[in-house]
Amino acid sequence: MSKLLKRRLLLVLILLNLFCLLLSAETPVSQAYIATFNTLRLGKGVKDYSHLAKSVEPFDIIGLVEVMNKKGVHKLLSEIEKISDEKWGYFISPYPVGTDEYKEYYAYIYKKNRVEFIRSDGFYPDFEDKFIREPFGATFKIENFDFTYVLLHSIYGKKISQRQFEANQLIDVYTYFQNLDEKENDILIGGDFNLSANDPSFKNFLSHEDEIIYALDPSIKTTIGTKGFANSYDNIFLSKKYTQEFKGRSGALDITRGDFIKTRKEVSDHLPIFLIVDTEYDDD
Ligand SMILES: [Ca+2]
Ligand SMILES: [Ca+2]
Ligand SMILES: [Ca+2]
Repeated sequence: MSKLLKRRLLLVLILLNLFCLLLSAETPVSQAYIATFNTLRLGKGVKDYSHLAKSVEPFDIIGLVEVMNKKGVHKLLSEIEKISDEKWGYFISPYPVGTDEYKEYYAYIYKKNRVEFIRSDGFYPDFEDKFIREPFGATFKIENFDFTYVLLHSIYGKKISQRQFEANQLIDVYTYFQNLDEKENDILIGGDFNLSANDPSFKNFLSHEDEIIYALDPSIKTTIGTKGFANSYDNIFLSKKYTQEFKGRSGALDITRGDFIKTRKEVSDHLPIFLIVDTEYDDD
């Protein structure tokens, strides 16, 4: 082969590669990033809202726990809109839950042109007072994928058995939200469980006939200690039977920039965690 021919062939190959790249950039697979984040007393104390905003901006929807007041959510949103190309929407639980001394709201923030707020599903009716902070649910739609997103910030308590007691009730929480709507079967339960998903107390929940799984591998640590990542407390549970839109992709976003102490103090002692779903079709 002559040198000239080789060069021409190479040029054709490069152009072909460029064309393929352009094609893949123009036809992305429809997918969404669904996250949850314990924001460490959002609205109270000193916070670096700019760092906080950058920590959640990459996701399409974020379920927030440990929200102390509505002002904190509004402050976070105005900071996000400074750095984001998108308009953001939000929904805050109608009232905070907890004890007489300490209460928290649940909140959702989301990219308005990606995520449609369908309805509030309210708090889990915790008649026997099994949860210190009753789980809360709301239904959203991203392209064709609609789902009920339940949030929970479990008790920390004095004893691990208190957390395990709440984890043991998750099966009833799932059943309650699953039975609310016979057409909607994508029930995601996310938040801070104060336990690793491989704790034995999740066993009955994980053996539900709807094939409940956790999205994030418990070997991934999601809390920030003073010297490094500490515990795997945050996760999102879902039904493998109904939510096949989830293909196993999930993660935790490292927001520490290597400075654990500063991040704990000014942002949160947790990482945002997320899963990715295909949004082109809904299988239920
Ligand atoms: Ca659905
Ligand atoms: Ca259902
Ligand atoms: Ca589904």
